[in-house]
Amino acid sequence: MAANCIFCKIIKGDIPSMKLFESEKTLAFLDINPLSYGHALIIPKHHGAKLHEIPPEHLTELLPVASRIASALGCENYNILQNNGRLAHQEVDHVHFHVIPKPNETEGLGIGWPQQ
Ligand code: DGP
Repeated sequence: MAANCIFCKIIKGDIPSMKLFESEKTLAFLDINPLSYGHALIIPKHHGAKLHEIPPEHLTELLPVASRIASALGCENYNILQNNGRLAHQEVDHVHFHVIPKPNETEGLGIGWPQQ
């Protein structure tokens, strides 16, 4: 845990979040500034700013959870995004994967969120 890290505070429960999944090593929650309905973040509970700084055993659940969330959204079009460093547009220095749905007017979001 890092004292000044927003995502570590979310893990501890000091900052509220809309949780989608939680296990011993992994947390998923809705992005506070979504690019589309259902935009989710998946993070390792182990703190590290960049992907290569995280021990591999703390990375194993991240893509399976991203896959499960994408499936639960019921959306056929989505991006998985993971930024490292300011030049790569990373704002929060705690590793995270984005799941960003790209719904169109004929696709449903299986979780019942409104259409865009
Ligand atoms: P990135 O640019 O890849 O570092 O994206 C960081 C994302 O984190 C951005 O989409 C907004 C989100 N975010 C920042 N602060 C909070 C917060 O306090 N709660 C939640 N749920 N998301 C946050």
